[in-house]
Amino acid sequence: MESFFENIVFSLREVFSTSPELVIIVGAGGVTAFVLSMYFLVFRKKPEKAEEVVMQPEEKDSHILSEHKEEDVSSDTLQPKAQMYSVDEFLDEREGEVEEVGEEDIEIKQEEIPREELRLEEIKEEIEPQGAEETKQGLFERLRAGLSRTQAGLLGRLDEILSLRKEIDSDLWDEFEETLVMADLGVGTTMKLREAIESRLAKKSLRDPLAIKMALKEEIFSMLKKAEGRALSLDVKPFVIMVVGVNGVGKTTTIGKLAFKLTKEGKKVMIAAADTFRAAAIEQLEVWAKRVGSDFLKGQSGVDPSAVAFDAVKASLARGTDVLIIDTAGRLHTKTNLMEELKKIRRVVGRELEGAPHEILLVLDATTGQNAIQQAKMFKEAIDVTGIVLTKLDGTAKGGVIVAIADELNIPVKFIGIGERLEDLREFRAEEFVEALFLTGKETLH
Ligand SMILES: Nc1nc2c(ncn2[C@@H]2O[C@H](COP(=O)(O)OP(=O)(O)OP(=O)(O)O)[C@@H](O)[C@H]2O)c(=O)[nH]1
Ligand SMILES: [Mg+2]
Repeated sequence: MESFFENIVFSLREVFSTSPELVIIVGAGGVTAFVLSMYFLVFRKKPEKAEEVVMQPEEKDSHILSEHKEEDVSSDTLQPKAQMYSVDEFLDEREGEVEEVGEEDIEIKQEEIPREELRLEEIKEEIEPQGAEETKQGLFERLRAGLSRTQAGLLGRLDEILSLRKEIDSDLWDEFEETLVMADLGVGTTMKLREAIESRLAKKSLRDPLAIKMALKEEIFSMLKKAEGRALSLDVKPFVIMVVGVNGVGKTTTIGKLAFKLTKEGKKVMIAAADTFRAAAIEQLEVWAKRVGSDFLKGQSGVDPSAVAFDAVKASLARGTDVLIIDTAGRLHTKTNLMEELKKIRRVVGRELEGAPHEILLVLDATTGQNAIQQAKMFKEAIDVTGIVLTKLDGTAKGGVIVAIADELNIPVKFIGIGERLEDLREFRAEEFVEALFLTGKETLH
C-alpha cells in the first residue's frame, strides 16, 4: 500500500516538474472549488421544494392509514359499504354463447371500494326535513314546483281562453283542443277528453266556460288513475328489476334514486351495470352505488351485457340480495339490435331465476313529449314492459304527455322523476299529481 502512494506522489512530482503551469491551474481550481462550497454551505438555505417532495408521499401514506384505521374501528356502525365484483370475461362476445355457459365457468371476485365522502347518513340529513307533516307538505310543494311549467303551458293558456268567452261554442272547443295538443296530450287523447267533457257538461246543463276546467281536471284524473301502477311488489328475493329506455332518458339516474329509496326502506340492493358499451356509463353507475351504499356489479367494458346480468342474478342469490336492479344501454355501438340485446338479457335472467325479471321498467323522458309515446310503443312490442318511469317532469312544459301515456299505452306509470337529486323519484299517485297540476295557489289542500 505504501509503495502505491509513493508511486502516485512520484508520478505527480514528475508531471509538475515537467510542467509548472499545471501546478498553477490545479491550485487555482482547488481554491475556487473551496470558495464555492463555502458559499453554498454558509449563505444558501436548503431548497424548500425538496422538503415538499419528501413530505408528499408521507402525507399521502398517513391519510391512507387513517382511513383504514377509521374503517377498522367503526366497521360495525357504518352504513353498508359498496362492494364491487369484477366479472371475469367468462363469456365471449359472440352471440348466444351466454346461453351455453355453465356454473363452473363463472368466477366472482370481490373487492372493497373505498367509501365515498358522501354517505347515506349525510344524504338523509340533507334531505329529510323535520316533522312528518312538514315533509308531506314539502314533498307536495316540490312536485308542484316541478310541474309548474307544464301547468303554465296547459292551464295558463286554458284559463286565458276560458276567461275571454261568455259561452261554450265551437270556436272555444277548437281552442281547447289546440291548447291540449300543444301541451303534448296528443290528438287522440285530446279528442277523448273533449267528448267526455262535453257529455259531462251536457248532463249537468253547464254552459259556463269555466266549468270546462273542473271537468277537465276530473277527466284527467280518471285517465291517470287507471294508469296508477301498483308499487313494486318485492314479493320474491331477489326481486329483479331491469331498466330499459333509449339513451339519455335518465335510466342510470333513476336507478340511483330507486336504489336510494329501497335502501332507505331497509332493503339490500345490488346494482348491475349491463350497459357495457360505454366505460363512462359503468363509472356513472358505480358512483351512484357508492353514494347509496348498495352492492355493485360490473363487467369489463365491451363484455356481453347478458353475461353481466346473468352473473348479477347469481351474485344476488348468493348474497341474499333483496332487490337487483339491472341497468342497460340505450344505444349500441355494435350492429346488434338494441331490442334483441334486451330480449337476450331478459331471457338469460329468466333462465337463471324463474319469473325474473320481475319488473321491466321503461324510462321515458317527459321533455321529449309525444316522442315518448312512440318509444314506449316500440319497447312494449319488443319486451313486456311492466311499468313506466317518466323522468324530467321538472323544467318541461311537455309534462302533459303523461295523460297520453296513461290513455294510450295501457302500461302502469310506476314512478316519476322531478329532479336530479336522490329523493326526486316519486311513486306515481294520480290524485297528488292532478292536485299539484291544477292547484293555482289560491285553493287549500284537502
Ligand atoms: N331535471 C332532471 N334531470 C334528470 C332527471 N332524470 C335524469 N336526469 C338527467 O338526465 C341526464 C341523463 O341521465 P342518465 O341517467 O345518464 O340517462 P341514461 O338513460 O342512463 O343515458 P344513457 O346511459 O346514455 O343511455 C343526466 O344529466 C341526469 O341528471 C329528472 O328527473 N330531472
Ligand atoms: Mg345510463
